[in-house]
Amino acid sequence: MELYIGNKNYSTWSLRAWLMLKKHGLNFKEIKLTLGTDTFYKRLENLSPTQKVPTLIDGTTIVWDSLAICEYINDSYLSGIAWPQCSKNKAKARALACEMHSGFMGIRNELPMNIRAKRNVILSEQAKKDIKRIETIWSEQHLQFKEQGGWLFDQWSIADAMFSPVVLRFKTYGIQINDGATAYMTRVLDCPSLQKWIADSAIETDIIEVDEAGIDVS
Ligand SMILES: N[C@@H](CCC(=O)N[C@@H](CS)C(=O)NCC(=O)O)C(=O)O
Repeated sequence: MELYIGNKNYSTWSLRAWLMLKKHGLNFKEIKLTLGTDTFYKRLENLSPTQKVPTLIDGTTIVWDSLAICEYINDSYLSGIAWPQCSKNKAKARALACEMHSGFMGIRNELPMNIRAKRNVILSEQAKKDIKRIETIWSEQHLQFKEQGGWLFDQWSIADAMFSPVVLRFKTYGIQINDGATAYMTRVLDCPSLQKWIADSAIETDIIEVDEAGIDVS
């Protein structure tokens, strides 16, 4: 399998798909392209109909969306273990993953992932509302499942993959959240696969200006 990804410092959608493969110890070749460059679009031209990352190539199968990649890996390689097994929890995990995949535009617009940085930003009402909602999700799920590993459900799931980049965003911008949500953040940050991604991002040197938000506090 080949997974095309963007810069590790900035590419949130890439991180979600990469984490899904890495966390489950699957064998894949990662191909990193610098976002927004001619090479980026040229390399993806004949591979991905959207010319975006992540794009997964598995033999003749091409999957060009983060959530679809997670679903494909779960079905093809993991016998479905990457969603909770109980149907009620599975429905909720899917709803949360979709909520992330299609929403939280305040956070996505105002707090771009920039793992290397430490920044202050002035938040809009929409971003504050998004943060409140995420705090509720993380703290409620953490309270319910903290004895079973501290993930959003009884084991690491695609829902955790979807929210991991938000943890990194909150860290960069010093977003204050309640104790339960902070405990979930700590759980995510302790994950060795995520640590590997963070270490890789630290040695990247490309600057994507559009993702450099806020005032430096480091
Ligand atoms: N819905 C897609 C979004 C993918 C996406 O927007 N990827 C960004 C990088 S994080 C990208 O490839 N941007 C390049 C561009 O839009 O030109 C997914 O979930 O994978």
